[in-house]
Parts: sequence; structure tokens; C-alpha cells
Amino acid sequence: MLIQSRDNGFIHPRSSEITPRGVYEGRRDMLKWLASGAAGAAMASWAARDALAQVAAPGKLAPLPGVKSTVPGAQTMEKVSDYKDATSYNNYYEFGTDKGDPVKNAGTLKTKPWTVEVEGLVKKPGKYGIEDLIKLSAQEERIYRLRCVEGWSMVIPWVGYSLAELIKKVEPQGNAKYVEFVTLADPKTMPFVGSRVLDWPYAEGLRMDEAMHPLTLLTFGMYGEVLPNQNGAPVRIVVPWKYGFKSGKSIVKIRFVEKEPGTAWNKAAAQEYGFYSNVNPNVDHPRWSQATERRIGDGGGLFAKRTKTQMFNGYEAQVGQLYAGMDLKKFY
Ligand SMILES: Nc1nc2c(c(=O)[nH]1)N[C@H]1C(S)=C(S)[C@@H](COP(=O)(O)O)O[C@H]1N2
Ligand SMILES: [Mo]
Repeated sequence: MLIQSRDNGFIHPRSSEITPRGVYEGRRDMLKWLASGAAGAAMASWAARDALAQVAAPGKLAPLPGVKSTVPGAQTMEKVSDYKDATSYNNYYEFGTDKGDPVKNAGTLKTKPWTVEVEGLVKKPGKYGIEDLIKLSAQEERIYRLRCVEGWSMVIPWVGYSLAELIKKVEPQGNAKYVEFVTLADPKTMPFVGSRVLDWPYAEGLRMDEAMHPLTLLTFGMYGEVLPNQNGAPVRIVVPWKYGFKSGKSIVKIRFVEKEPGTAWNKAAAQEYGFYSNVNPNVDHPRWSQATERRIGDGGGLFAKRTKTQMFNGYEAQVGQLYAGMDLKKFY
């Protein structure tokens, strides 16, 4: 497999995609700054911060700021999606199957108190209260594309820390090969748990090296605030190089296991959703192409222009190595 980065994983945006007003207003400053040589990653985060200022959360939830992450791939020059889009166009089947259902129905989710149980093949299993889990490591802001298997995408400033930080603390045993994430399934507060679309609880999993990759984010917030319920409060996973469904919401158990765990969508339709589910424009879903995607919020509805989907969702430079030698048509 070719693992050659064109430009450190940054996407060259069309000029229309870097239009935050501040960039224009600050053009002279920027030119001066560029001339000073302090470009590169610093510039990306500068542009991103500006973009963020225009799509800020309304401030109704508790603040959860994170420092700009320096993990390679964790910043982008692409325009950040509007908070409103990111919080009203969701997949969270426990609250309904329409994109508009989670924002309407997830108000019943009770996120306090909340514990996450770490169990299975680890030397230090235990139960973490959500407040302690948040404090376990420094919060970082990571601006990731989230590409849904259905063909749409968004760019979201997440807040959290690398899952690897937690994994190192709990010390997996040598035979722990996979990490399983079990999410809440509470029929009292989640109206669609019990519906026959999926096998509840919604569970997901990663191979140990995927779980340990610095881009895999244990996520507590977005847009500088704690997660809204519909986005998976109080804690979810975000795995930016995989289709969105790998990023389980409202996690209650992190389990270390020896065998590849069953996962919600794989159990529902194995021929359509594999365990790996890496974003791959060259492997079509049996019922539709994965070659292009539609950025939510770009306008134009059904006729919105579609952009080319990138291998590993644009994170090939960072994660391609994990799959060296694997036939990605077989391990889709
Ligand atoms: N528990 C749970 N987690 C879930 C889902 C779900 O239905 N239940 N949907 C997944 C899918 S298909 C996607 S695309 C992302 C959407 O995340 P977002 O709504 O924050 O954009 O969440 C994923 N995590
Ligand atoms: Mo999805």
C-alpha cells in the first residue's frame, strides 16, 4: 500500500472553503505572518480558530475548552460545520431513525450520574465516574471530518483526549487484542431501544492498535462545550478515519477482549458493514457508491455538489500503516 502523504494530511481547500470573515479582515496580518515563516501547522490552526469563532455553540451547555491539539491530523483548514447542523442532523437510533429525531428526543437521556466501567483483560479494571474520567488527561480540541456511511460528512471541533491515555493507565494484558465499546441501552429514557432495527445495546469495537492510535479520541465535548445529548453525551468515541457508525455514543463500558467483538451494524447486515469500516472510496457499499460525499450545510439540498471522498477520510498519512498488507476489499 502506498502510504505517501501529499501534504501531511491537510486537504487543500478550494478558496471558497476558507472564507471565514476574519481571514479576509486579517489578511494583512496573515501575509506578514506568512512572510515571517511561521506558517505550516500554525497557520492551519489559526484559520481553524477563526472558522470556529463563527460557528460557536450557543453557550447553553457547560463549557469544556480544549487546547489546540498538536497530534498530526488533528487540525484542518476546512470550514467547520455550523453548530446547528452538527446538533440537529444526527444518527442516534436509540432516539429514532430520522436525522431530526435525536435533537427532538434525546432530552430524556440522563447523563448524571454516569459511570464508565473498564473491564475484561486489563490489570487495572475499574469504574470511573464521568467527572474523574474527564480529568484523567488534558482536554484537547481536534477538528475532525466525520464521514457517515450514508454519504454525508461534517467538520466538527471535538474536545477530549486520546483513548490511548486511558488504555495506558489501565494496563491491558498481553492477550487483549481488541477493545469493545458498549453504549447505554435504557428503554426508560431511550424510546427506540427495543425496536428491531438493531441489536441493543449498540456496541462497537476497535483492534488494539487502532484504539491506541493518537487520533482515536475519547470525546467529552464539541465546540468548546460538553457534548449535547444527541451527539453522545457524556462520553463517546470518535475515530476519524472510519465511517461514523464506528464512533459509539454514550459509552458505559470499555471492555478489553481477545476476539474481534460483534458490532451493531455488522450484526445487522454483515455483507454491508464490516468490522473495519475504514472510509474507502474504492470499496462501494453494496447498495451505493462511497466515492463521493455531501458536506452538510453546504446548501443546495439534494442538488448540493458532492466532493470526492478520500482514502481513510483524508487521514491516510497517519493511519495507513495500520493496514499495511491487508486486503481492504476483504476487510471492509
Ligand atoms: N449509540 C449510538 N452511537 C452511534 C449511533 C447510534 O445510532 N447509536 N450512530 C452512529 C452513526 S451511524 C454516526 S454517522 C455517528 C453520528 O454522530 P453525530 O450525530 O455526532 O454526527 O454516530 C454513531 N454513533
Ligand atoms: Mo453513520
